[in-house]
Amino acid sequence: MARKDPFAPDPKMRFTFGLWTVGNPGRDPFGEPVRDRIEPWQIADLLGEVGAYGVNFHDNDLISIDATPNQAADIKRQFRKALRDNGLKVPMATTNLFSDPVFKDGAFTSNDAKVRAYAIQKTMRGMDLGAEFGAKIYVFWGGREGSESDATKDPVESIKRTREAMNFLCEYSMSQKYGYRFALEAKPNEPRGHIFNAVTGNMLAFIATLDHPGMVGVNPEVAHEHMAGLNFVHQVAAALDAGKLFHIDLNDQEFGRYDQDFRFGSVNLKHAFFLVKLLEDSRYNGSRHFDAHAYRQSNHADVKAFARGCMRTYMILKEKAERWNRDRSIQSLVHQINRHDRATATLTRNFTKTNARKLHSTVFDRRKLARQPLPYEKLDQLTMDLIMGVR
Ligand code: GCO
Ligand code: MN
Ligand code: MN
Repeated sequence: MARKDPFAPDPKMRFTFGLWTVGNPGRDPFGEPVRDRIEPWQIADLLGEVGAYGVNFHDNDLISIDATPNQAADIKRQFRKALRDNGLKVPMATTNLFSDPVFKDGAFTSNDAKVRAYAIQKTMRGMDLGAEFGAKIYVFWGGREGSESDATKDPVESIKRTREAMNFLCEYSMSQKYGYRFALEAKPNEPRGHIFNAVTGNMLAFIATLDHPGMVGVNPEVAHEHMAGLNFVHQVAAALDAGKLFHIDLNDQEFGRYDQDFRFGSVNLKHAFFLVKLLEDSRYNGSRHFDAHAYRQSNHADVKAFARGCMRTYMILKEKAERWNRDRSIQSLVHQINRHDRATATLTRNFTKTNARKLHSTVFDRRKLARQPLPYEKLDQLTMDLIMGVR
């Protein structure tokens, strides 16, 4: 009997893909689609076949913006059947507020009050649709919420307009009893020259200014922070520390390039390793969503290889992270570099007048402290050996 594949997708990992990811036809700014468009129910079949846990959608990935009510009902019926046949969940839904020409200058931040109101209405309807399929996370990605020239839009006013929309929609979710948690996704640019709230850190600060901050968190994406040259693991750590990691978009990306949306782990293996380790060590239990697409050269068979690859790389890195945590040499170095001193730690844990007085008069041997060994080269090479598979 064949041995069970230890890296097969584990349903506990909640691996999800968007209809727009495996359904991506390979269009780019310079070229036409290279793959035939496949229907939402066919995408559900594909995801069932590769072993995904769920599928997410934008309102218009499922139902085109011009569909009649009858067409919408047919599509929903077909899709619901495909979900059932393939045992797939819909954990997240979102709104397309970027494709239609009406959003050419933004949605919630448009300079036109009617466009702003239409964007909020479209989101309410998107939330209704997501709720019909059981989604509990609602993502907001403001691809067009930005500018090319600061002559055209007031950046402070734009943040206020976004806040107004978020406050309105939080109330809508509560009044409908949808139980949504909102996840805000930052991106520094593309398709706009500059996008407001450019990185996850901005989003975290913005959330604190909302009327219902408790129901709003973030959806950080690897590619987006790498476009900005940031350490994604640190952005995710900030979100975790704030209790705000509601969702995550996994993919990969060369630093500083356009949004490449490559297969998870295919570019920066070391960053991917520490990301998986962080998510697993912190017992993150939301969806692990792959917001990526196959190379433009791929046909539909190769798209399956792409989807399987995203999940397989995650599973392999998860196993490596567990191994790192129980590797004796690595752990003894980790122990060595973290010099604990209970008395000193107690002194600085809380401010009291006594602690302050004691600390003020403590004598530190600065030279001796500076000489303490930090064998980081050794530790990092052991890590590299482990990642490269010789340890
Ligand atoms: C992008 C974004 C989108 C969003 C999606 C869900 O760069 O195009 O990452 O794929 O994640 O719109 O909100
Ligand atoms: Mn993206
Ligand atoms: Mn994304």
